[in-house]
Amino acid sequence: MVTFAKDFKFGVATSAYQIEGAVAENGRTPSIWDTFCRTPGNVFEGQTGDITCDHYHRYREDVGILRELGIDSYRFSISWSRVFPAYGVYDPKGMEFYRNLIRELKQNGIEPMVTLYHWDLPMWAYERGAWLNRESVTWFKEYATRVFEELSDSVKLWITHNEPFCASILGYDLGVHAPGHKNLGEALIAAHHILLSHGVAVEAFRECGFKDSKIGITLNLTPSYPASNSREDVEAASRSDGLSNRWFLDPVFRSSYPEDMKEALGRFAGGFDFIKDGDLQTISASNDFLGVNYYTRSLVKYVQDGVLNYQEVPGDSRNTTAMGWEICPEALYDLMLRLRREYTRVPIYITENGAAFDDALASDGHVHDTERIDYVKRHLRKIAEANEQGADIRGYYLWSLLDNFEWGYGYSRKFGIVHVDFETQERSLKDSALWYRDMISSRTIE
Ligand code: IFM
Repeated sequence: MVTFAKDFKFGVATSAYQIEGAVAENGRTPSIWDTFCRTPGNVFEGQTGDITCDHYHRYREDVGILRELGIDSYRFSISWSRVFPAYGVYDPKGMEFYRNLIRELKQNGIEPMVTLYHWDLPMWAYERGAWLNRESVTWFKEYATRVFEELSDSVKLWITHNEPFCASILGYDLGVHAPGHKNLGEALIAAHHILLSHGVAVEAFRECGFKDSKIGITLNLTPSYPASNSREDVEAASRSDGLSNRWFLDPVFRSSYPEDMKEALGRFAGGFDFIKDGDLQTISASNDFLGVNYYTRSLVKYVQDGVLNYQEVPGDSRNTTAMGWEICPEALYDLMLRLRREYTRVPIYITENGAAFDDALASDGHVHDTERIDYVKRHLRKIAEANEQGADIRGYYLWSLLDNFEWGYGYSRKFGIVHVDFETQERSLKDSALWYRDMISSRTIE
């Protein structure tokens, strides 16, 4: 049996564009995701986040669900273009929604954890060059500072960025996320400015002098394992680790980019002249905690072609989620111990972990998602084991509360512990939600 401490936070996570809808209400202007969705071929069946879970209008009902489940903390993100609908223009109407949501959470004893950037860059920022323009760092600072000032009385846990790897590599190199560019050089510039904006926002936060508030960044970390023991595969795994993990961890915790990767990526990065003196000191501004999103590991082999000469190979195909991601809780355990050994002693929150499965409503009207229960249980066990080894993991946020808009996959992938009927907007608790509720109440796993 595994037991979690009383103050371990059990949460659920969502993000603005994936659940809010109401994309044109109360002055919100489009983000890069509104635009990306409208280009045929970008998103499954041309779907969009225009309505999605309609959480903007149904947040009270959704907070009611959180209360019913006994959730300690709710992680959500703010839509930048709701609160800054135009360049340099703050709109209190946009902020009103977040004030109401937070009030509702607090009245129900649920602690908010706020993410400032979960990929929905305003179009006004895109039109000015987006993350490729170094000025984006200043725009982000202005946005972050305003949100801190407006909400700091009730929000004590802050995350600057969610998954800079996805915002840069998926959005600017692979082109599968907004803004859909395909240029590795651009991706490296975007990643740098995103990281720099994190550091600048942390500095701005410190200047505000909040007494009991904490700030950190959330990285999606995917441990890379070699497909064989051959030297080629081992080195290939190290390059995959270099791009997915070290390219983000090293600047944040070591004030440098990994040298081997700089050498491998140099020809795409024009001599890295976008890295200015002092940037790395700013990026490594001290964090109060690290947020880790963990879903799977990658298994990697050497290949002759490709930019970094590696390729992912399928892991155990009988053991995957509907995303095709291998289920590997052991890699989460290894990752936690590695972070402690190689990077940092700050507390860790698992800010996302969860799974998409092909859920269907059974004839009794319920979703019996035993695979999801098993997935969460196995990962929580590994978290408890890592904590026994001193990992100091303070909380776990299950992704996600609701079935929602899963980016390029539209509504075809379901991560929620609550089923949403997108025709009627009716919510129903899946078996995993009931299991999570009971586990939170006992704080034990058999
Ligand atoms: O839905 C996403 C989320 O927005 C960021 N992390 C991964 C989740 C599942 O793909």
